[in-house]
Amino acid sequence: MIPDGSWTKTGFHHSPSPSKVQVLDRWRIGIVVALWNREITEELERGCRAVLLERGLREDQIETYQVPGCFEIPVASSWFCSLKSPVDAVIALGCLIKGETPHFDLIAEAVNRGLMDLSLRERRPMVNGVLTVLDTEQANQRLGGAHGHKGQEAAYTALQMLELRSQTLQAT
Ligand code: RBF
Repeated sequence: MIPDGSWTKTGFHHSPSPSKVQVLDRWRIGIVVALWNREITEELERGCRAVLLERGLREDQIETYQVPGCFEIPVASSWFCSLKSPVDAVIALGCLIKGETPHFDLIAEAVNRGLMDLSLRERRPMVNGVLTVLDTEQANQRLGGAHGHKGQEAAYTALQMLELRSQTLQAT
């Protein structure tokens, strides 16, 4: 059983009340995973999918696009939104390592901005699960170490946002 969250030195890593999330069988979630620093991003994806499935989504409700690096995440995310039946939320997973990426800040900023712009334009959640770390050790601490598991947390965030969206749609 994947825990809803846990206390660590740096706080509670979680999604608030994820067990209350009511998963709907019509929801579709797109995952965009960058292959740069693949060992890390594969684990992000594994943890993310595990939570989605554990919370009740079926395999056919989840689709994954692989992209070369984080810089390609926003455009692939936009393709998920222009499918005949668009996804309800996108989860972006990647790993930017500052020590190996001279233009680290530029890529991180571009991905952030790209996802936010897309989210507001498409009016659906684009969850930012891109690790921005100094080295691989820091990345590993975010894969189930001292800083929680960012792939799992990204999944919880998407589910919570979809639940909130369902509630707001009912209220209008
Ligand atoms: N992509 C990542 O997802 N993470 C990285 O740490 C990363 N470092 C890079 C370092 C250099 C010097 C270059 C040229 C690219 C890097 N990329 C990285 C790939 C980038 O996101 C993108 O895929 C390529 O620049 C092609 O548009």
